[in-house]
Amino acid sequence: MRMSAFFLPTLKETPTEAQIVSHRLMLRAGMIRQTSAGIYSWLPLGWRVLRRIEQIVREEQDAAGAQEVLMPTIQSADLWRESGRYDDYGKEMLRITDRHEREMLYGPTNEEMITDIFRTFVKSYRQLPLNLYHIQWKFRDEIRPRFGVMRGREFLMKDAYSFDIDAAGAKRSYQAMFLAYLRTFARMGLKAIPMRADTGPIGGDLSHEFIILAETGESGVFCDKQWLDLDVLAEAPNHGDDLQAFFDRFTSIYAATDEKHDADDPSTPKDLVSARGIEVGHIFYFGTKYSKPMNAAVAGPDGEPVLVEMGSYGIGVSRLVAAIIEASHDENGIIWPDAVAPFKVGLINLKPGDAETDRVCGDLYAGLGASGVDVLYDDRDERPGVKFADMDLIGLPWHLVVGPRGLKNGTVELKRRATGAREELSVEAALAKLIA
Ligand code: P5A
Repeated sequence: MRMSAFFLPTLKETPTEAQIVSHRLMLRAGMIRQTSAGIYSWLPLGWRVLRRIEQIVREEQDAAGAQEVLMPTIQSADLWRESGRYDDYGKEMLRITDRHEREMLYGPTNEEMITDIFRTFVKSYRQLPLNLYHIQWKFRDEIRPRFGVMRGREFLMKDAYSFDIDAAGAKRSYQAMFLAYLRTFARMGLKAIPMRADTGPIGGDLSHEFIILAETGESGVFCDKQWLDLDVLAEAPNHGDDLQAFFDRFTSIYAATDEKHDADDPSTPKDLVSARGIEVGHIFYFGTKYSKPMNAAVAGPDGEPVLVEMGSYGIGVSRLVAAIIEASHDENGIIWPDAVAPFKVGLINLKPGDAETDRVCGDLYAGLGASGVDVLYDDRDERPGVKFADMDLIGLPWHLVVGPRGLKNGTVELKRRATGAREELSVEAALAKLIA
């Protein structure tokens, strides 16, 4: 993409309404635009990141055996009356009346709808286990939407729902999602800490939140240093391997940390590190809380009907965009982890109009593009200082800087955004390094 044609409405001034750094940077980098309180449009740069995150979530859900569906955003109030949650949900639910005076709502979550789909089509225990998920916009009329997309009213969530014939099966489904979550966040360059949590309006008696560390996080956590040092992608088994063995090892590390501890309580283990974090995922096991009132039963091995055991598993996909920025930025702007970066390379032409610089930039842009590397090419007629500042602000992992002075010696400069490390390379070496 050529920056001269890219719709990237960056801001020079720091927006005063934004209280946390991720919100400020998302506005300054032209990623989002608020349209009403807690409701945002996603502009091209933001949309690219959102889709990258969504894709990692999708790949890990698929690998864990969940199947993607797409349910609507608008739901019928009747379904929620069946579960008993229509009245319980209160003012957080956006209630809508259609032209026939039918009561509808903008879904805050989908336990009821998926249970209805399940009971319509699944009749035998032989069709279990089953895990269905979708990635869809949700609406919660939060009293205080704030911090940009971190706590929005409309937000993108991945929600999965598991169905099993018994509690033992449901526990395996829970563990499989638990592991998929650790892998998902690790792939995004995040260290997620699982913590035992309250179940709130979703219900049930087993639940974990996944918290990523960031100084500005809303949740206070204590975590074991061993867990912080663990390389999840290296240690967690691949999907389908022995989950229980990993869980036994994992539990031995995090047993002390999976409860919220009070820093002033003398019984708080001392080997714990106190930190702040952001909840990016939340999983629940709630047994028959929905299957019972909605009568979602299958024929068991003896032909008798059995209520299915369920769990639900959420990831805040749009919140993750902000959470990653909170965890990864410096005073100059965002530092995207490679896996979620909107472009891998920012190619900076220091002197548009200089024939040789234009030619080399054109070759690099075409060569990288032909190899499938996403490049944002700053071909604008701007001062170098402006280009460097914009590139740092939008945080692409690699900056490739091309100007007449370097080209005289046959070199270009490659900068790693995360470390600031720079090296002078030949054009060919730079290409080879970025394509690898
Ligand atoms: C689990 C999936 C549920 O809704 N039902 C289906 C369960 N869980 S949850 O904890 O309430 O939400 C799941 C994740 O969604 C994100 N989230 C939000 N993101 C942005 N703005 C909000 N207002 C918001 N509310 C929830 C969180 O990441 C949460 O973990």
